[in-house]
Amino acid sequence: MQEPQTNGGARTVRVMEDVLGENDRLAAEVGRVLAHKRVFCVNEMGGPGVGKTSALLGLISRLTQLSPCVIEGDIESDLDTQTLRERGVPAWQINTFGACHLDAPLVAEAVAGIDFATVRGEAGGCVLFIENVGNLVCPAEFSIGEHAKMLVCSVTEGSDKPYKYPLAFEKADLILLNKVDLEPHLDFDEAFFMRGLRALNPDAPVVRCSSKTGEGFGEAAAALERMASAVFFGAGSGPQIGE
Ligand SMILES: Nc1nc2c(ncn2[C@@H]2O[C@H](COP(=O)(O)OP(=O)(O)O)[C@@H](O)[C@H]2O)c(=O)[nH]1
Ligand SMILES: [Mg+2]
Repeated sequence: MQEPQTNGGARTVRVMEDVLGENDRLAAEVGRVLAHKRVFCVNEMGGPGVGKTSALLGLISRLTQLSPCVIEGDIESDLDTQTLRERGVPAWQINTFGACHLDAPLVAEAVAGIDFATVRGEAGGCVLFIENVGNLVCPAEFSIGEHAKMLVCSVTEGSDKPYKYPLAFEKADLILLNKVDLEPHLDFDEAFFMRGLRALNPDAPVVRCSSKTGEGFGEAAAALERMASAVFFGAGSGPQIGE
């Protein structure tokens, strides 16, 4: 039997560290540029079909201070971008053609093509939602320039997901528990879900939502606008949102 190639393994680790390091450096730069333009950037993560696009529509209609726009990340198609544009939301598409997550170079290129002054008008700040590729694993590993990570999960996924996919839950700044309108028909164990989640992430707000009833999106939109204020005022200078 062949011996394992330990040198080759060590090289692979170094390459991954370099790739992630370069990604994080560019992501931090994208985040700085966006904040300077008074654009609060939200990396929306979650498995396929949990309701990421529906949640964006629910949140956007409840924003009171920030003008919204969206970058959609999908392996293929621009269906969600079309849906958002039909609802009057400025939206742009990134297709990864195979990759299971967005990364900072892809987002940096897309952001460079957007004139945020036209999104927010003459005054005020705006929020750029980036709907990541539907996947509960890889998007959590790659920063893309966001100021906040928003994780959408749903009662239809089952209550064991924080235990099986810890990184996304650990890194989230805001967690939406979606499709609660379906709870009476399911065996979702919310206490078990919350125990697993809180062991990983004691502080992030968790908001019960339903895109069918509208529950929760006002509270979540307000939480995002507070986070945006902290980003815009973080350095103790800069104009007020909505000024
Ligand atoms: N019952 C119910 N269905 C939902 C809810 N949110 C989304 N859906 C449905 O779930 C499916 C996937 O939603 P979508 O927003 O496209 O999910 P995405 O793939 O994560 O962007 C669609 O059929 C939606 O109508 C919800 O809160 N309750
Ligand atoms: Mg979607």
